[in-house]
Amino acid sequence: QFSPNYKDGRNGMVHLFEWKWDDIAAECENFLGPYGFAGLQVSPVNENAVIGGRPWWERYQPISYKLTTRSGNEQQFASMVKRCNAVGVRTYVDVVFNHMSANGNSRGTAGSQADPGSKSFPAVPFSTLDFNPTCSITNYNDPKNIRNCELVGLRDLNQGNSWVRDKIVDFLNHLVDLGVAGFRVDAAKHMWPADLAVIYGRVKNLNTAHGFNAGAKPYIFQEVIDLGGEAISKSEYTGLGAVTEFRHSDSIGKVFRGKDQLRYLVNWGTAWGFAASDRSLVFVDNHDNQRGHGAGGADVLTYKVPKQYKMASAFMLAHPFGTPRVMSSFAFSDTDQGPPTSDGSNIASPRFNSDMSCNNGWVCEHRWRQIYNMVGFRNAAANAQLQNWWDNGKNQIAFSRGNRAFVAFNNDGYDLSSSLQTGLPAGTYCDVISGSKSGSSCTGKSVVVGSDGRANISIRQNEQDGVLAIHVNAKL
Ligand code: QV4
Ligand code: CA
Repeated sequence: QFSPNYKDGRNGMVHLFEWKWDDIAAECENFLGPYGFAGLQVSPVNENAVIGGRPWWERYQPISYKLTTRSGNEQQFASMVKRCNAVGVRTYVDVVFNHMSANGNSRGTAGSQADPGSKSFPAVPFSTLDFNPTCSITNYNDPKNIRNCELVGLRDLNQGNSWVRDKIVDFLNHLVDLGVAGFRVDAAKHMWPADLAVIYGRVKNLNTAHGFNAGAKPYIFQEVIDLGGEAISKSEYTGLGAVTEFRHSDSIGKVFRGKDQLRYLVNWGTAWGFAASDRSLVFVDNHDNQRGHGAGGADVLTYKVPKQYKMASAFMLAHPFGTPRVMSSFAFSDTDQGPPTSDGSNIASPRFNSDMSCNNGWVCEHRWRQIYNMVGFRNAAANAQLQNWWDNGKNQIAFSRGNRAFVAFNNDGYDLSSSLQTGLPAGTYCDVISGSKSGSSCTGKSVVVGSDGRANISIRQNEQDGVLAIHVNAKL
């Protein structure tokens, strides 16, 4: 449960927030597969409450474990997973089993009816016996309150109950049968680690018919927001799987917003209070904190501040620490606003511009050249160590990944222009930030590395991007 089960030679996952299954299947074949992405996180797959105005967060209010949502039905989901696996892209499902829907939210996306007021969810079925007694989460210094009471009124399941465990395990095993590679466990902080250990322990090994190794376990990354100062810490969960490392999101935001100097990134990793590398699912922003939900909001970078966002994303993807996840958003102004629709209720498909970027309401950060080319950088760097660290004592830094890849950043208010050790073999390389390698030329800047590994690196303060990145797969 600690390995993402990526195919060899691939790295980097993307959260295709609120995308439809048919659109994701096509995206795997047309884009994610060809550009080297290793995996994707989907929005919750199981039946959720239909809520007026169709906010994005209705998907976090389960009605049953039937696989019908606004993203599609079970057959469409199964076909998507299969098509994505066929092109080397693994699927991770956002599973919500801390709770069911809140009072008043009774009709499901698969047509099921529930009565959350009396804790009755017949389509599972769950009844009042399967839930914790009603109380509200009010005290983050009290583990019992956090785990046995309701998060914003969401009916709180008792994972200590054997029927509840059975239903959750059946749900997870059904997804494993369909070929998924792992799970994001929603609201893990609100469940007892001992209960989770039992549930995870009963989940099947991955389905070898989908190309997984015999004995491979699902990758589990648990949503535990631990920015310090609360009773529950992520270390209670890192023995069970990875955790979503919110300190990474918070710290990288502060650094690239200029609240911390780039030179301090020299010891990026556990020295910053992060969980161990193989237990850290890392990200610049997630679907909550990009819109002020959850915790750690103020300094989070999003698509709305593109220059800093691309720099932070490039750093995350260039650095060997953690398992990085790229956020792929829809454009929003209101924090409750759901995905773009064709008619107020059916989710609209993304459309694509000639430069591969999205329109029709979708932001698709994963289709920004500066981001997908850094996934290519991460694949080229493979397991090479971080070497050749350089900084100017302030906000200009550079490092290599062994002799495979090299990256430089300029977040100072003046130009970077220096002869730096790249670690790379002599030759001419295309900068994959300002452009790409196209046949025998570069569409952006090129960098000439001498026989001593050094190159003149220039990033002007007024350039569109404050990053330059080269690697062995972008050599002329
Ligand atoms: C309202 C009132 C409550 C009242 C309740 C019932 O505010 O006081 O008790 O009605 O009458 C939505 C609304 C919220 C509403 C609730 C119930 O925003 O106002 O309560 O529904 O109808 C997402 C959203 C929430 C949303 C929830 C359910 O962020 O706003 O609540 O979905 O639809 C903590 C946790 C962490 C959590 C984070 C947001 O430790 O686990 O808060 N993050 C995850 C997901 C997140 C999701 C949930 C958990 C819940 O990433 O997206 O919340 O599944 O930090
Ligand atoms: Ca709980």
